[in-house]
Amino acid sequence: MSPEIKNLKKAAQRILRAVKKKERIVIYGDSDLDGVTSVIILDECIKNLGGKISEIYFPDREEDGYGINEKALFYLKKHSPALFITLDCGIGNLKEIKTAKKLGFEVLIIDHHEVLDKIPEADIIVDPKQKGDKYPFKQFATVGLVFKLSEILFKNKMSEYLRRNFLELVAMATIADMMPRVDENERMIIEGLDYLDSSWRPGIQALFGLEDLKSLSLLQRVNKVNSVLNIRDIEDNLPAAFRLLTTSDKKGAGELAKLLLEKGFEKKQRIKEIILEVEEKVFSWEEEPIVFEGSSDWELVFLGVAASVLIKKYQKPVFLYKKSKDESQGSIRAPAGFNAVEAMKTCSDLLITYGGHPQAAGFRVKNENLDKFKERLFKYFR
Ligand SMILES: [Mn+2]
Repeated sequence: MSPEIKNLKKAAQRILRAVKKKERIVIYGDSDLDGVTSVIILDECIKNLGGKISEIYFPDREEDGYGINEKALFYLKKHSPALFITLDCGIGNLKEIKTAKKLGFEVLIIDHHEVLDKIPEADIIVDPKQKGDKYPFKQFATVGLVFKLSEILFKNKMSEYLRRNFLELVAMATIADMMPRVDENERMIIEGLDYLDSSWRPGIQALFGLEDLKSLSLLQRVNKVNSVLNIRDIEDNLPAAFRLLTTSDKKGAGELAKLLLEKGFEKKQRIKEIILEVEEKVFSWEEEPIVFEGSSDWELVFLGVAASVLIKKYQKPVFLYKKSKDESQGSIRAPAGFNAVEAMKTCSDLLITYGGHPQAAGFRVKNENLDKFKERLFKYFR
């Protein structure tokens, strides 16, 4: 028998039991496209199996930062005891998962980020990068893992209709998360892209029907749509991508797609400004091994994109952070060959949380530790 993704079956069995016994279920998902589509697939699975979700929660990255936060946990406490499922929220929230358990939640983590020195004390963890996972392919986006979970949930008797609905989302989010197009990812992407043109989702119809996209190739259109779906626009605590990809209202979908496209132009402008400010701040592009800059005026949600542009230009790791009153939160992008997560492991005593992928990661740090953190990173990358 070929090896399986560690704990995936266990996770499926636990969810099926919760559905059967009508237990309360809370889904806590990251608000990027990988997180959002993971939530949509799991939600639609559970509904189709006859279960019900008590609440879907997405942290607002600008306000709450990345991952699980305690404020959200206390807000969600009203559902406890419940099965608490986190999707694409990382695997670094040791303290917060402890709090969740104390509040009476049973915690199931499904994630694909790099595993740090310690893993949280969750009841079940699915992450192909964890110790003891013998599944040969490790490069899934979270949405790919959730799709594989859905196949087990339906005991391989998923309707063709659902399968198509899920795979179109898997294809879009695997591309958005920049997971390598190889092996199982490539197979899911090829099949999923094929379904996009005949999608029943009004949101997908509206996005791919936008006038601005008409002259583009399929892959260019997907990339454009993905960037539109990444725009921060929250209503009733739900990110635009979730609202747009789940709505059955055709007219509303068209309007929201247009609004997001416009917001995208403004975002582009703002990112350009931030990049210029970074370039002014850097003391010496030649001598400094990395870029490490921050400001209280920058929007955290734009820093990842700004950093991506800067690494292309300068070919060195870029750490950008938004400074708040006591803490700062940052986004990192690193060129191939560098590893941002390994670098931060050597500074973990200075950080509140950190995590991500070698080429794209994030951190939270007390302002009083910013200088030390920077110093140690300079040493590490020299
Ligand atoms: Mn992801």
